[in-house]
Amino acid sequence: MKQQLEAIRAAARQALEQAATEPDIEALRVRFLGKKGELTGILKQMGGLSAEERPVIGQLANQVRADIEGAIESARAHIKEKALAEKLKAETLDVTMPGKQQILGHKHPLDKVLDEIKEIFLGMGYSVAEGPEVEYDYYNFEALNLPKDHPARDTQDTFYITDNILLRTQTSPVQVRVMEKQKPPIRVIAPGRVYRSDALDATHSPVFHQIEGLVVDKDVTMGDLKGTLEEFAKRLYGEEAVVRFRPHHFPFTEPSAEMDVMCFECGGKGCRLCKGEGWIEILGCGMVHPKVLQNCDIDPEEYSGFAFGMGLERVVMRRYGITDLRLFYENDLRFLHQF
Ligand code: 2NL
Repeated sequence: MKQQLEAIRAAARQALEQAATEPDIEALRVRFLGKKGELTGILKQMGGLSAEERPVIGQLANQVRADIEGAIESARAHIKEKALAEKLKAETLDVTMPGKQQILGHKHPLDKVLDEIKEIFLGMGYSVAEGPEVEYDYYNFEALNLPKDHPARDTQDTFYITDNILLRTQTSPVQVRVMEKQKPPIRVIAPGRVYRSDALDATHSPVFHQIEGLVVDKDVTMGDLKGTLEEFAKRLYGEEAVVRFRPHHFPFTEPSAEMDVMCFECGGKGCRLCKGEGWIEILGCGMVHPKVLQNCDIDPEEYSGFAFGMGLERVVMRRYGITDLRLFYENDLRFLHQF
């Protein structure tokens, strides 16, 4: 029995020295010290021993148990130490390594100029309004005094979803919605994405961006319109900017005009940028048509207003001398990095 105990001690020590994982150790603990383990098996036979042998074997058995328990403890400690050493090795941080360069994005040129334009009008007390890109025919055309036979309403020019739902062709419907909800005084700009059924080329895109503006109050005049838009041009293009207004026609304004800015490339002499004109058109504008006010339940006898609209792409192209509008949508970093 003594030999058996010694054999168990030796076997346990050897097995524990080779145990590499926690489950291995646990399995060995069960095998040697468990209720049905080898040591317990021996102890159960102790009843057959003589009175002299029993204390001797009992003492040895206790020693063997203590020994195995000690070996288990140190095997566990060893595994933990090894795991920690491996973890530390894997997580070594070389503080002298050069850092990874983070590539920072920046604003798209369209957003950059849009933000400048918003800032100019916010500074004049306007707020920014938004509305749906999928619109009712009513808000996009009907409320704006565009007659049923107007060419802009043609299916050739506008994307229709159903007979009376379409992709907005301008952001004016946003302002119609503002006038329906909010009574004067009104001062808003409505920037946003608009859609026209055009083929993509250097100067046309089926998806582009527009910024419209609207002021409605008592005693608003064409003088307010001219003063506001001239100030806007000077803030956007510089104090030296010179503007002129030419008569025009829009169904939703009366009278209507287009505003040009004197060519900043040639100073009005005529060059390639202004195509020999000396002037560059930047926006359309006019006094809000009385029918449009009426459609929104605003009394044209009591109130008047002005409105304007411009294409964001065109403003940005002029600003930076970009000649192909497709560059805005292609996400070519060689182009975008320049702004
Ligand atoms: C252009 C011309 C314009 C408007 C837009 C407008 C909006 C309402 C009432 C009256 Cl709610 N007018 N908008 C007025 C004049 C011109 O845009 O050439 N846009 C690119």
